[in-house]
Amino acid sequence: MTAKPRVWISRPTFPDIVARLDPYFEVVAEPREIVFPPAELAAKIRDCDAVIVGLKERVGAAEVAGAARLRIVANLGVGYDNLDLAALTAAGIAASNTAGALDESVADFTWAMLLGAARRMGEAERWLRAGQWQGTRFTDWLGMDVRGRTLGILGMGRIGQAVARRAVGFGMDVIYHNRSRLPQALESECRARWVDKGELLRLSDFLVLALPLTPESRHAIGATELAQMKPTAVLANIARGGIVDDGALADALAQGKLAAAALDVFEGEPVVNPRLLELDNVLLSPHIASASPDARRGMTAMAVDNVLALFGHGPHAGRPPTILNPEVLAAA
Ligand code: 8YV
Repeated sequence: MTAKPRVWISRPTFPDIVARLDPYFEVVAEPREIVFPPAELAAKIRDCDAVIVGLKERVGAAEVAGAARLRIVANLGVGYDNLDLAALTAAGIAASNTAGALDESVADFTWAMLLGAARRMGEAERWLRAGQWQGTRFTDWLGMDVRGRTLGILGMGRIGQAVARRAVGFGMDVIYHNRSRLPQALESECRARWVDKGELLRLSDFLVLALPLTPESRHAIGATELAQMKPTAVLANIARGGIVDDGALADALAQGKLAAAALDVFEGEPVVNPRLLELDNVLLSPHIASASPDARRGMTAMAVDNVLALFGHGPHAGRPPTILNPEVLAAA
């Protein structure tokens, strides 16, 4: 009897979902969250036919060089800046992400952050917990209303669109900037208008970043862009650290050039720029926008489905649903 192909899963996920691999694969799942140094990661991957990895695993040419049997790297995330897609493609290895599994959860969380920052919820809670509430004046704790304001979205993929759809209920005007315009039907559905990046920066009262991190989008929001924004504006980053220059953002917030920020992601996370930690007008969360059972279970199922499908099993047998480099499958 030939040995089953081996799948390595780099972190604890949901055993009941992963169990779907068991009939076909030998599954090795890490029982703890570990940040593997590159050489250790390469050693983990070496004898695998498939791997399911997350953001903290940076997988490129060096990591897969010794992995002669590896056919797929399934990423537990929609963003895949941790993968060197060109290197994987050159090595004939498929890569997949979890597009579609987390959009609604992330959009909900984005609104929680936007409203939380606008209404100063973090600051108010800290003040209350510190026992400072002896009464408030009628005119204290004024935040910002969203109704009638302009929501800008930079990056209008699935998550940006899900954020835009919710804005209708909040009575906002929605503008967006994306490399390519949405088809008109989708623009109407999202009630969103395409503008150039300069206009987006100048007109937005609330600006949501929902674009992937690429070499081109690194520091897409830096000192120059922040200077173009309204001093009353709120910036929310639920996309990736590195899209915002966190140092420049701390300057703008400290100098009153921007009213507030809501940040779920950071350059160099889990380390957060200490200057951001000191500012009251920043609402912070530890990269948890997709942390709901629906999203995280859905992401796990999608990674599992991609692996199953590539090996001819499961509901998508032969047609892995979210392959990032389909040319590899075409060549196989
Ligand atoms: C992470 C994310 O994958 O999907 C993405 O791109 O950033 C998140 O969903 C998640 O936090 C697990 O690390």
